[in-house]
Amino acid sequence: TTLEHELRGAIERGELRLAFQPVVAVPSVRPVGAEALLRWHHPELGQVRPDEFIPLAEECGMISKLGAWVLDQACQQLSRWLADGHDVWVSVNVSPRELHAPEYVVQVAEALRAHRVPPQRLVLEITEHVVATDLDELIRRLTVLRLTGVRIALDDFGTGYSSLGQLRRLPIDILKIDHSLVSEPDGTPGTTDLPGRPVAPMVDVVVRLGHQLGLEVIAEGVTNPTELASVVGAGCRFGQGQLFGWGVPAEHLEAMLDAAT
Ligand code: G
Ligand code: G
Ligand code: G
Ligand code: MN
Ligand code: NA
Repeated sequence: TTLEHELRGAIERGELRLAFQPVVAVPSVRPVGAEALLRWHHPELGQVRPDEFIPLAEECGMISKLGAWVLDQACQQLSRWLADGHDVWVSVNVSPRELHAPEYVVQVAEALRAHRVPPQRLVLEITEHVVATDLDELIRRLTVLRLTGVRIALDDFGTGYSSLGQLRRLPIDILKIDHSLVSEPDGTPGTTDLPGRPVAPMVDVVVRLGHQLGLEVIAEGVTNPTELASVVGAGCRFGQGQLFGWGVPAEHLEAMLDAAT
């Protein structure tokens, strides 16, 4: 396709950027981390959404190249923030195809080495959806990645693919509660949200589960003070979402870090 053709040249033409979405400690709302989110600005097509071009990159065998670029850029930015004295971590999203590529662990180690990043400052986000695949193989992959010293986050948790038995076996460090368990339905007519039950009990139980498994827990999709109160009430220590900010250019996140110190 033509989009595929355009994507092949996007790195060389400098059309890719990373946006950084703050992860904050709650209730202090102090920024402590950032999730790197890939952005593609095409000169004619404008912004192309990652949910469009990431699956395309996976299909056409480009994900490894894109992922290596993301790792390198994220580590470069992270090393600058650390050099400036900020106590911060950066996470990157890892697609299932990347995770299963033999060269991935080498790319991670290389990005850490090239930018002299302490490995525990880098977090790899694995979507809960990969748990549906071969569990033993996934455990082996994550175990090897963790030997580099990076931390692993299970992303989108609660969207339905992993059982509690599987969760217990996964070598991970962080649980990211999916926004669908954190954001209250906005009640706008025409949205697809079912009226349903309040989100607070869901947040409570997932936070307790995570902590009892020895994991850090991050609540995603915090959009208003009521949801923040539920998250804090559940004992959750970290939040992310619209209330604290969308993904922003590195300089903007840096300003937030500066303001907090
Ligand atoms: O902000 P948002 O539209 O960026 O993200 C849409 C989806 O794209 C999310 O599921 C997110 O995890 C994914 N995504 C964003 N950046 C990357 C990336 O660098 N690599 C991969 N594999 N997925 C990403
Ligand atoms: O799948 P993953 O969790 O990596 O995707 C992150 C996606 O969630 C990005 O598209 C990001 O822009 C989006 N996002 C960030 N904060 C919020 C929020 O408060 N509400 C919703 N609905 N989406 C959010
Ligand atoms: O910040 P800006 O004025 O560009 O945001 C316009 C609207 O677009 C916001 O109210 C928000 O709903 C949405 N938005 C902004 N950034 C993101 C993003 O990174 N991911 C998603 N999913 N939506 C965003
Ligand atoms: Mn993520
Ligand atoms: Na998520």
